[in-house]
Amino acid sequence: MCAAADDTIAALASAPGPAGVAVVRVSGPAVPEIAQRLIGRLPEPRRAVLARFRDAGGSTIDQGVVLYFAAPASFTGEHVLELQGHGGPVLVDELLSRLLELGARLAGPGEFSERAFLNDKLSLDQAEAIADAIAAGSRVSARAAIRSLEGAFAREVEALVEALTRLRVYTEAAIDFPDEDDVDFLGDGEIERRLSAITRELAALRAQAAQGAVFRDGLRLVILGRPNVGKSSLLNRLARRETAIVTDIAGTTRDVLQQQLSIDGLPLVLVDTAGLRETEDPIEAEGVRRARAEIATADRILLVIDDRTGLSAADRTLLDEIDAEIEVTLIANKIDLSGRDPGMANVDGRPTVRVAAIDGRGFDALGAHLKSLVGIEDNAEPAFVARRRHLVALDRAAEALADGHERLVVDGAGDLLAEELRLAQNALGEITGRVSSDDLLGEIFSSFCIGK
Ligand SMILES: Nc1nc2c(ncn2[C@@H]2O[C@H](COP(=O)(O)OP(=O)(O)OP(=O)(O)O)[C@@H](O)[C@H]2O)c(=O)[nH]1
Ligand SMILES: [Mg+2]
Repeated sequence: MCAAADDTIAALASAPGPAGVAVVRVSGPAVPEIAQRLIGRLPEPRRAVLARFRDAGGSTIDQGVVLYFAAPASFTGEHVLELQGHGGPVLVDELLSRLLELGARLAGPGEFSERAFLNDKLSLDQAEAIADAIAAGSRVSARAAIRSLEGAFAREVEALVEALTRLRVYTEAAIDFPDEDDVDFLGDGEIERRLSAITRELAALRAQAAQGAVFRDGLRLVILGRPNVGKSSLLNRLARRETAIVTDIAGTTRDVLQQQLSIDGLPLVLVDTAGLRETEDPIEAEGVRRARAEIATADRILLVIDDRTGLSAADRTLLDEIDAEIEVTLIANKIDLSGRDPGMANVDGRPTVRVAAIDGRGFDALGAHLKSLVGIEDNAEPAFVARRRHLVALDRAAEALADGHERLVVDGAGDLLAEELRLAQNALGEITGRVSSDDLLGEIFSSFCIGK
């Protein structure tokens, strides 16, 4: 991570490779001087001007549009120069070399966004939303990322932090003046009421953030089941293409196969696996081992069964193993052969979808079921994107509130409650970056692309 910067960075902000236009971005205190020497003047801020980019000898490297943003009214909060030249890789290289000669250095990944964060232009979750918007794989995910960038998530977090601050102040006052006017501030229920309200709001935000995380990373569904029940057929039908090999030979799939797709904008990662059974074949046995190893990576298991036979003894043993770890949906396949109706059912007390992978019957119900798992009905969209680190922070805040509640009602200890409120505040502060460590910042920004 860089300290609040006294150096000037430069990078290609548009995609590398031949293109109509290439945008090179420069940010830092040396920008006015660099502009003087590169194009002979410092343009008026926020005015597009056409200029020649000149090398040390005064000959033209390229010509293009130049935009100057004066600090602090820029993306990074520093002086920024945007040079829009022709998108030839050789021209871009020459221009960047010239900028280095003039005192800039090449930016590292995410360094522009990091400076924007350090200069209070963006909260940490907003900076992350930029990277998420760029990397988004579906329209719904991209729009959720843009809502985060506009501050939808940060505002909710800030509102909770403010409520916590007010409650802390109130609690501290109750400790300092325990029996003012014969009122028992700690015991009169007001603190507990406000604490409960904040806890409920936090839980609601956690649910929204969990949705946001699914839309960022995709819901990972691992398909398990006995050989030949139609696991690969299920994958192919959902993906609408022949990704996996399907045959009537039990033990066709040996490797773990992964496919990304989306249902009405809900991104999914589907994982097809080898049919689970005891086998002497060393290759198949390795496949079975790998299939089992996927269980731990799943957000949910789709356990495929043949609807004619229902749950086998082996399926039940497997379910017993999985149960503690992860939720399961049963997919009762081959209803064309069993003669049952497609759609949602209940087998052994578990959510079950009856389908025929061979002709697609029941797949509407399966799609609706998957959307309902993340709390998305019809075409609703998540309010913002979130990352796993945000969920962890929200969980830590919830834990602190629960501990604080216990300190209050069990021990009547206002000072211990105040301390837990502080911990909850800190956990929330990590989301927006109000509370952050250099390690955390380094980790976040190094995953960005260069020029962002
Ligand atoms: N009639 C009928 N046959 C199906 C259906 N789904 C799959 N099959 C057939 O069942 C056989 C096995 O299908 P796969 O998709 O390869 O099954 P799998 O579970 O991936 O099998 P392994 O990879 O060997 O574990 C193939 O002949 C499919 O055509 C279905 O809904 N109805
Ligand atoms: Mg298969």
